[in-house]
Amino acid sequence: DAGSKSGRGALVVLEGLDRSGKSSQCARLLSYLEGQGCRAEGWRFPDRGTCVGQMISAYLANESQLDDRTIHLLFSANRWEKRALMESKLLGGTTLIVDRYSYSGVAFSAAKGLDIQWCKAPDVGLIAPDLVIYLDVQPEKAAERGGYGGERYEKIEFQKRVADHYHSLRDSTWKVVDGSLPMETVEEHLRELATNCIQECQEKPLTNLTW
Ligand code: NYM
Ligand code: MG
Repeated sequence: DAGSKSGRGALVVLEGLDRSGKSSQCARLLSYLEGQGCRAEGWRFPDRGTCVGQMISAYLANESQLDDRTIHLLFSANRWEKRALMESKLLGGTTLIVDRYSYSGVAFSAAKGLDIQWCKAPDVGLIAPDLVIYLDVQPEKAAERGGYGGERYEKIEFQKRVADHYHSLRDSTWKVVDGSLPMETVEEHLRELATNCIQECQEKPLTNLTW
């Protein structure tokens, strides 16, 4: 069962455009797993609770201006500062459901025109996810969902470029779920994907992100 005591936890990442439904689905998945007796935590990046995270948050709110490469490296640093804790949680048997990770880092920065290889480089050596679930929603549809929150990047033309870059990042750990399906249907897909992943990776060693 998903709540087995032995073995490590799984690193499950949800990715997608702004307003793709990631945060709601992360919360639903987490409470499902907890209800199954699985040890799991919900994480998100950026983690706005750290000093670096506060700089990122101010930038996203347009309260500060930062050079494109500088903010890119801050997003990466925000993941690095959580790496040790992430590793100990996973090795201790806790599954992490993470709302955004390195793929957001690359897709959003590359959408500004930064070189993709340059964008990937600082995240090499972070823990590699066991599963990346991409919630696929057309940028136009996402924009219809109550509009954006007024943060930087929340513009339809920009989100279209982000979607193209996400597309080019897909690899064998990715599962694409149609995020325009009814919420309950999406939730059902996520439960199955996560449960299988948690079972399969219990005895597998953690690996590092190499792209
Ligand atoms: N974002 C997120 C990046 O540009 N780079 C990153 O590395 C990460 C993790 O931050 N528009 C962007 C994507 C979002 C914004 O994320 C804030 P959220 O999930 O809305 O808090
Ligand atoms: Mg947002």
